[in-house]
Amino acid sequence: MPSPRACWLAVVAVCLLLSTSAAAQTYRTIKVDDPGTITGTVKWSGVVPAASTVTINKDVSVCDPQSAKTRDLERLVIGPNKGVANTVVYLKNIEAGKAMDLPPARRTLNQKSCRYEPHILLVPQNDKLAIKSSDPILHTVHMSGAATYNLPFPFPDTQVERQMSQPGIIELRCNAGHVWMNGIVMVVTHPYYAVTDASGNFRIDGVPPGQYVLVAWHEGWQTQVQAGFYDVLSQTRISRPVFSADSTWEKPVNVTGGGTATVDFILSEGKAKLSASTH
Ligand SMILES: [Cu+2]
Repeated sequence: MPSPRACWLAVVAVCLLLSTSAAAQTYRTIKVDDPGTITGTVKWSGVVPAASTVTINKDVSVCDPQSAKTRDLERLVIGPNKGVANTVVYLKNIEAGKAMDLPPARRTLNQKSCRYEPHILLVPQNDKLAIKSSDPILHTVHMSGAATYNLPFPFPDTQVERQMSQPGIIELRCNAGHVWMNGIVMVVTHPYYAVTDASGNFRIDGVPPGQYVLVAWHEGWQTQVQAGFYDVLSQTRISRPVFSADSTWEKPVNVTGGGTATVDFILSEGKAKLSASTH
């Protein structure tokens, strides 16, 4: 039989353990003295794959105003200089730094001409994702992953907001027959995230000096199978593309006060994993 004192010490030990592990997961905002910057590029190596496209076969007058007939799925966007757009670059395991300053445009989703704008969204944990439609037809935003919602948008210009409470990746789909519509929301715990531009460039600033691991994350770009899904409007099963799993690349980076560290990532076809994502 343990003594009362031993029991009390055990309780204190458990409390200390719990508070320590909770602290390790919680990002703290601090005043960053003499911050540094990280810039770089994400570039493609090898033959540029043909873009994955899908025939626009529904609501053509709204979804295809340019009469393009097909829509690029935007899973791999490579610029003329082989810069890879839409790659999320972020610091791994940073526990303290600047206040959240992710751009509002990255947490506001629009559905326009049956396309998600932007394709990649970044929402701070416990902040709101805002969604609207500019199209005079029914869309639904089906989320799977770190948040699960299926939100109808029957009318244009009506904004809906949802709090994103769990960090992680959310896949976006439309369940109203526009099978090409897809996008990604990343719910993040700190502000040191950037999305590469059309030339594959990124910039992360306000970084406390120190040693970090920089991660480049890219959604799966291979179109694997055409899987059957239920369409809410036609009440039938339809086919839509399923993509390969996402990939990450990591590099160490040393940030000095007032300095700019440069990190370049190379992406290639070989890194794409062949396990199917079936959200
Ligand atoms: Cu839609």
